[in-house]
Amino acid sequence: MITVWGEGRGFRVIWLLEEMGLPYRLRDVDLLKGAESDPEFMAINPGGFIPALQDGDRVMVESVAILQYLLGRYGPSPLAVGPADPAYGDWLQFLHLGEAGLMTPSFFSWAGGAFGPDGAGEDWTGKLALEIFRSRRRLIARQLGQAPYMAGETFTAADISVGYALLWARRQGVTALTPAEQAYIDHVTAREGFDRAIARCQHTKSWDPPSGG
Ligand SMILES: N[C@@H](CCC(=O)N[C@@H](CS)C(=O)NCC(=O)O)C(=O)O
Repeated sequence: MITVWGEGRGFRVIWLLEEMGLPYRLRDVDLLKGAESDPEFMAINPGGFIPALQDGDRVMVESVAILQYLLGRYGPSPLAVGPADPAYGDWLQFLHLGEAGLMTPSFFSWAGGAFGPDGAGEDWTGKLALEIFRSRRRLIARQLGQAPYMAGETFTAADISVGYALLWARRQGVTALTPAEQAYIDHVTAREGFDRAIARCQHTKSWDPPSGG
């Protein structure tokens, strides 16, 4: 049985598992209490961050690596694009850009204001993180100008990676998203797999409706 430890970016993993129809268990991890107060979790991930995946004896962290692992281990799946497909490069690029280019800088641009001392949200590092988030989104804008999805004409795991990052940024009010990004979020979240994932994820469920309405 697959166990997903923690929601947060673990929502990406749950979304993929629901899309693939794989059975799993979601084990809550309360980061607000402090991961150190959860020895069972610290034994799984001594780094104390979520999500983590447990699949038999295998334990993994990094949400996007987990998506790739599940697709490789339990595929074939239409959510993955193979090396022989012309869209392979776009697929891999956006799969990783969703975390490295979008989620990471947007989190750090927001975290200073949310958790830091007065003025931390406006410091040099926070502004740089926001600028990086802005610049990477130009690649999303270009892609959406030519195709409905990150890898072209069909929904894939790259849309789970990017879609989650944009949904999170919208939820936290990191910055104003463009109409094309808003429409993209609405499009990729209008899926039964997304609805099933939301129904399992109590923290993500408490966010604004995906439509932003
Ligand atoms: N790149 C990692 C980021 C993991 C991460 O930063 N997770 C957050 C919650 S979504 C967390 O656990 N933060 C607390 C910490 O890093 O100590 C991934 O995609 O899984």
